[in-house]
Amino acid sequence: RAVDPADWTPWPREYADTYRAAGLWTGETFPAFLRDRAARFGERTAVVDGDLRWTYAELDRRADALAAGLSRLGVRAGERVVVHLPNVASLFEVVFALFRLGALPVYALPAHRRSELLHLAGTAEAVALITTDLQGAFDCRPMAARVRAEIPSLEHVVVVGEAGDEEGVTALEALRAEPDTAILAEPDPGSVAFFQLSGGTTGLPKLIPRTHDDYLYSVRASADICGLDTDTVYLTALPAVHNFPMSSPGFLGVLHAGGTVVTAPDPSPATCLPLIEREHVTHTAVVPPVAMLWMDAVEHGSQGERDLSDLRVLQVGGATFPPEAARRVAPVLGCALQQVFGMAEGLVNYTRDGDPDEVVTGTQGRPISDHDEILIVDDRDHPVPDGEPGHLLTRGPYTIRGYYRAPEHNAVAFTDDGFYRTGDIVRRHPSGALVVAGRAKDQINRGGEKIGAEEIENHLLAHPAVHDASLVALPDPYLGERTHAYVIARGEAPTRGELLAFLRERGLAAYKIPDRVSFVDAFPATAVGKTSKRDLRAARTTSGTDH
Ligand code: J2J
Repeated sequence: RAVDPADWTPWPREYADTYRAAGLWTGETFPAFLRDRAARFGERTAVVDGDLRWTYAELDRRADALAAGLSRLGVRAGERVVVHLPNVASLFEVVFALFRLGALPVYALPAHRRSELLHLAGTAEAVALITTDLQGAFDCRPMAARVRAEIPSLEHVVVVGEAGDEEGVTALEALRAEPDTAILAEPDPGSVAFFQLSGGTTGLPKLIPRTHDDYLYSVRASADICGLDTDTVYLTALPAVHNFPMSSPGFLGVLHAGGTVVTAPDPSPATCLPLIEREHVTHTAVVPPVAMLWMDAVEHGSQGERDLSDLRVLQVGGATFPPEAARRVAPVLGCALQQVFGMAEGLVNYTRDGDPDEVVTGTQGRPISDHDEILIVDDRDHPVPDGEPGHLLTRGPYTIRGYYRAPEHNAVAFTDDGFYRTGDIVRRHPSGALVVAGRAKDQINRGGEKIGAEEIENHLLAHPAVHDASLVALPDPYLGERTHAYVIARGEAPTRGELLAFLRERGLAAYKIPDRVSFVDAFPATAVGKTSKRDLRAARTTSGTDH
């Protein structure tokens, strides 16, 4: 049941040796991480969730008690557990409890639904799914029970909140048990610690295996770059399980430095601006549309007069932040902007404190590490002239060498010498920083939420009245991009409403439901006979029946 070494790609020996010798990979592991920080920062506040406040010592105790409970339930070292939790304090105890046991979290986004959970649990052969009772009006329990019924390996569903009366669902609260040192794992720091989910391009999103060594290096280095310390108060405005708020420097960077993590249930200005004021938040991370909403709210005073004077840094990343918007951050919010260009596969770039304004507002920063190798190449993998746009390839101490159980995809997503093909088109700014100039992957970036076109096209193709489907990006002033589905009907076309209801019924995350649907007779074709998405985008407004 443990992670099979054949299912993932470790770094070649000589690279691992180099990263260790350079002091980047220190051998620190996740279970030891929390133990150590609890010893150093014991009575400091680690987590704030509404009125609830946990010290580092308390988080540590809770992780032990929950690890004991999960062990009693039957979860073992090496097994995978899908974590489907919103920003609640329990997320942190759950994650560290799993680490204590040596079990591997598989992070689902809170917005994910049956379709994504089935894929994650199935690919990881997870033994448990940990979710919440309700997400607003949506009851996660029947969905979780259904996933459990469909995935043979999935034995347990654990719920933060009320268990309800679905069979096989256990309340997290009922699990806590007497801590038991016999169950504590001491994982190999070079082994896989957890899985993140890729944005997806072809097929279904891939699982990203991250090790203790590589991830904790990126966390420590990020916390350093961002100047975190025990006075840092960090607001998790985005879903905390996303790589950005988890590690860039994210809640892990804050726990590394002895600061305080404040959870926000959602990123709206109505939720976050009062929290920033009340909890004296110093740092937070958002995607571009959220930054724009916050700036608009402050300019229009829609959340009243909020004292945001403790806020020192607003990190913006996940999607292109237009320079005009970037220039408004400091004057409107009274804090510094930091642009962050990262990916769950590894490489993270930051603009730095002290960078000239034009670098902070006009670039996406430079890599964390001197050991991050960056290539900017043409379609034949030859380096482009300096300053010209090209494909970004990268290799380094915290960038994966392969996705989990995806040999065919790995053959195209990585070069023979282990560079990851990010699918991003970048150019180098004279300062040395990278500027994201476009994208060469079949993915839509909807305000930071990534949508693999093929995944949605396949769902559309499952409809009996759909002959063919193609999903392309539709420019949007607020989200950057929205999704536009072009559909060729088989026989009588379904209505747009029917088609979208069909997708919802298939259990897709709401952000993946196409924003716009057009029925067309044919797709423009490229010379090789494949659908030309470029032409589809150009034809956007000139043909077809829009709905
Ligand atoms: C343009 N595109 C960006 C940016 C990511 C920190 C920050 C973000 C992510 C993330 C992350 C961008 N400008 N500033 O994991 O640790 C697009 C690129 C990239 C893809 C990765 C982190 N920042 N992007 O967004 O895995 O296309 O990670 O390849 O979700 O988002 O998406 P994801």
